[in-house]
Amino acid sequence: MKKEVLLPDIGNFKDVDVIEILVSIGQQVQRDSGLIVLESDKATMEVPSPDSGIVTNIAVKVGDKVSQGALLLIIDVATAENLQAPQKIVTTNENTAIKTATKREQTAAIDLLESNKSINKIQNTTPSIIYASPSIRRLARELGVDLNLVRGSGNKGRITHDDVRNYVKNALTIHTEKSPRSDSFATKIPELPLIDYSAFGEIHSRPLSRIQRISGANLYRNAITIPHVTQFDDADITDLEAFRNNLNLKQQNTVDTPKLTLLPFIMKAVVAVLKRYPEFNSSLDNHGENLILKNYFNIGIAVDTNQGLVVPVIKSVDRKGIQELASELTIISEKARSRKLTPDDMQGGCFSISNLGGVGGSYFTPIINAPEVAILGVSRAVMKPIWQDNAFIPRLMLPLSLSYDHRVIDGASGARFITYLVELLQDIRKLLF
Ligand code: CAO
Repeated sequence: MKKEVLLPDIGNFKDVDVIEILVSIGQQVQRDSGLIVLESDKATMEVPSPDSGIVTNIAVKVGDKVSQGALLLIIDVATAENLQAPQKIVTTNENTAIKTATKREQTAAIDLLESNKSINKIQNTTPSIIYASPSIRRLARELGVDLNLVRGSGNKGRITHDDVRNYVKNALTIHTEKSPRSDSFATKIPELPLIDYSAFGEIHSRPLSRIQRISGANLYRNAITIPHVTQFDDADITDLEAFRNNLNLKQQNTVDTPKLTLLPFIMKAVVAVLKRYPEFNSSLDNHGENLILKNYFNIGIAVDTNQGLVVPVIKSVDRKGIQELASELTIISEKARSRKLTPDDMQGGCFSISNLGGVGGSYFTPIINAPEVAILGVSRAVMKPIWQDNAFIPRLMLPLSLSYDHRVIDGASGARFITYLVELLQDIRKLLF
């Protein structure tokens, strides 16, 4: 008897992503075994099979969005004898998972997948059903672990987080031992010890948002693969602020002419500096042997959203005026916060700016947004006593933090870049030259 499997009530979620199909057509499934995995911004959910039977049709694919009542698949509800030999529950997306794992984990995971494939071929084993919760499946996916090969130490062979972690730990040990450079620091990233935080007090766990997970993997990659140097300086923006406030007083705030913040002025000044020092407007090629220099000036702007950090790109900043940039900034940050950015909004960046001035704090060390080679951190401007003409005078000083890729840019160039930027911000009229 054919039976449609519809998405049951999953709470207040709508249009939830299908991130994994755990079964294939013709596969036998048992009641309560996982069929598909859904992921909202807040959680990963596994939809269990309402009956035992054979999958005859799969109505969704990875990437689809589904809501309550959506047809997921059709099962031919089978008799008990048909289900004597449980089939393997296929863990899909191994390669996607590898992409999000760390470099060291990736290499180990790729080795593991290769060896797993040959083990399965040689031994022709019949894998058994996997008992693992959605969070464990997600962890396994992120680390590229095939759960068929993990021995569950929990109740009735259920796989625990520790089982997955121990499996990866063993794989890494084997991988490190195999590596000819196993004695070098480059291959050793010390692991964090596994800590039971609940032993010290009450805790609760909250999953990272999708944006945090994606940007986290990129930030980690950029932090460990790029030799960063961060150069600090202060720009005297007293006159620039007077000019900006004056402009704001004279204009009506509309969508086309929003209030001017400091950022568009900084963007224009940065472009002028990039033109003078073109190696900052470049990317290393994939072999790390050539610099690709760009004749366009697209600036990524870090935007803080309640889902995490995103960096939309404002294109052709060199060809736009302050007002136009202010308007684009307003639009793009609004799009970022309402999660409407398109892939086009996010690509083609040459150099990024992260302005935390609206929030507070002084200098910080921004992480380069690869394949770009530099990023400017801007902090909150503060009044400081500055020694000038034999006296201390109050000036509004803007803290700047320039991180650059030391493979491409040397220390002297870093200092020249920030010095010229300070000079331009101090006297914005110099942008005319
Ligand atoms: N010093 C002093 N004041 C500053 C300033 C600075 N460096 N930068 C902004 N301000 C002021 C603005 O002028 C504005 O003041 P008024 O309302 O009095 O005019 C106020 O702070 C708010 O500005 P804003 O932050 O809304 O606007 P912005 O154009 O400066 O920045 C945006 C826009 C989208 C970049 C910003 O809202 C944002 O999201 N910043 C966070 C970026 C971030 O998270 N970086 C960290 C990345 S690493 O995790």
